[in-house]
Amino acid sequence: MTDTAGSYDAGSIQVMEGLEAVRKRPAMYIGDVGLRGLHHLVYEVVDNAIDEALAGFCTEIDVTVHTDGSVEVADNGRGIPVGMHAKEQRSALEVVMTVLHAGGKFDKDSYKVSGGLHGVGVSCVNALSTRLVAYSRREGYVHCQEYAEGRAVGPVRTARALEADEPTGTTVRFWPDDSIFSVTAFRFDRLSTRLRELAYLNAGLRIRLQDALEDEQEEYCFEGGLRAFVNYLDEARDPIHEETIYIANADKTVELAMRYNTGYAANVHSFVNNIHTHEGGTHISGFRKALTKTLKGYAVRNALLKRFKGDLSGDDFREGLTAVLSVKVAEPQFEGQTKTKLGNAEVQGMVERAVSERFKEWLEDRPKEARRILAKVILAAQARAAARKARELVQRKNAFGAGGLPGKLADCASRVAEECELYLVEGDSAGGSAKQARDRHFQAILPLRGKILNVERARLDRVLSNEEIKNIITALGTGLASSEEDFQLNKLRYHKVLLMTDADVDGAHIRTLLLTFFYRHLRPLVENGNVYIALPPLYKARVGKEERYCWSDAELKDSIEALQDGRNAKVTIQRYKGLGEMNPAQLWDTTMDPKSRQMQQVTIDDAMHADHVFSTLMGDAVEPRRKFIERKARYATIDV
Ligand code: 0RA
Repeated sequence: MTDTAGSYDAGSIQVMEGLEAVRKRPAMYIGDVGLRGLHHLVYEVVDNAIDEALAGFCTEIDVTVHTDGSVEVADNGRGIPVGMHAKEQRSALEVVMTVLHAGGKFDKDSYKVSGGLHGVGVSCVNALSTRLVAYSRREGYVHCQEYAEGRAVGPVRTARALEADEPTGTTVRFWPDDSIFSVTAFRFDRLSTRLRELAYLNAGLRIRLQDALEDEQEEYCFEGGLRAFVNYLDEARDPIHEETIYIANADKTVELAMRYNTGYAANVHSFVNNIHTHEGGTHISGFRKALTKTLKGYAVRNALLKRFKGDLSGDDFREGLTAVLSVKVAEPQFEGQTKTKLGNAEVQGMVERAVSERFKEWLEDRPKEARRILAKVILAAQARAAARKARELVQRKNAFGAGGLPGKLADCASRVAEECELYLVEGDSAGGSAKQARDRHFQAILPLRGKILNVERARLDRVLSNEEIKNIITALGTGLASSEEDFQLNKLRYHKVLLMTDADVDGAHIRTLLLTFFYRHLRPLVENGNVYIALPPLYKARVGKEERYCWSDAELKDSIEALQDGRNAKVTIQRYKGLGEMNPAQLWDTTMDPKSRQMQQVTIDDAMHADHVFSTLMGDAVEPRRKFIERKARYATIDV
């Protein structure tokens, strides 16, 4: 960087301080340096392009994962300005790319509301990349500049003139720094989930994803926007009214799509500036108020509650409701444990007004649909009364303390919840091995027999009368989060809950069932990071007495090479399909010993994804299931 020091002195000292800080404490800026943080880099760059789209200048975004591990994001917006930045005395392009938080600062007229979860700007991506190249196509030329670890390695150059019909835009290609990230391989599934979501949230925007490494490509563009999003989420559920409701205020800063289905779960998702607000917040409060108030008002005006005795709670209005609420807020305040809860007080009223007014009209115009929705709400209220009775039974059991714990639970000795772990194990036989293998001081085992209840199709009262589920809840000690008043996180008896299932199709199914159950009924545990997936190895490779466990095909390949070590020794490979194929000592070494085991912390996105997979696989509708299996068939590895 010394060769450019002359022309980059004054500003670059400041810049270096900012970028050095990012490299020193990357987690502070992008959350973490694992898989999540790595993918965050892509979203940060894409967010800038989305801002261009929101400002009305960009219609297409192309994301490419190259074979060399770099990622390229190209848009057809206006291109980043390249003229001299008066204050910084450098090209605007360089300022955007190298100054922390410089993003769209000198573009005050634009309607900038987007920004990554941490709103850090593309300069952070730059700082965390060994190399980055930015191209700006505007004013008749392709301008470009290269950077290393966030610092310009040369001036902005003019690469060539634009072709006659070549569109303007920006392309950013970056190479994530493997000395900072613990993993640098992007996952197609992760990228596609988020990019598809962004395409739903921004109606009409075309987003393409190409992965040269995994040889995959997809394209998303939804003219129907949020409405299409709700229909996608509910593709395997049966609606109780034909039309998905769509509501927006005049400037589209509040948008809502929703539909009731015959199921029992509430699937309400909310976004602020395209960021998924898992913990809800003021916008969700406004929506709930509007929903309850408007439906109650309609029921009273039309005398629909005359024969109903009990009382209606907020939950009753959301049973079987799938909704996506998307708001744009100029200066969002994010709160909560995962900073995904909107705090801005003014947003509640804004959403409440927008939704109440238009939902009221929708109901008045459609008496048939309105009556169907209210009949469902009343049914939900009646079922809730039955659920309370079932719940009280479970609670009473809890009150007996250790005496009330399930018979099948092999509890641990420690009562210090922070160090305690609960393994939920598929099948009695694997449960038996796990009981022998465990460190009984801090590890408890609860074997689960067969498939747990399909919570998609069951109301809370039935969920609570299921034996396996009762055992899980009783062992955990917290109560259910999905019922109104009795969940207590501080009663959690084990701070790690590990789902341990076979590495086969049935195991994946049971894991999906369990994840869905946690997502629906014990979500705070997922949000709090208490839930993990235990990862048993897929293979054991052995030469003579030397053996290695492998968790992927790539690892197996490496192990075979290492074991052979140039010799032509015969390698025996064992493919593990079930936990039962391991003896207790092996199970301990590979899957339960904190020093050597592998496990994956479940994120709320994983759980949400499982929930969609689950409803698609388990719902009544055949067609979405067929489509889903077709879509996913190419990901399935051959089971040898
Ligand atoms: C600053 C000002 C303008 C556009 C942009 C930045 C911009 C940034 C990115 C990042 C990725 N794609 C982007 N596209 C645009 C306004 C330009 C003008 O006024 O012409």
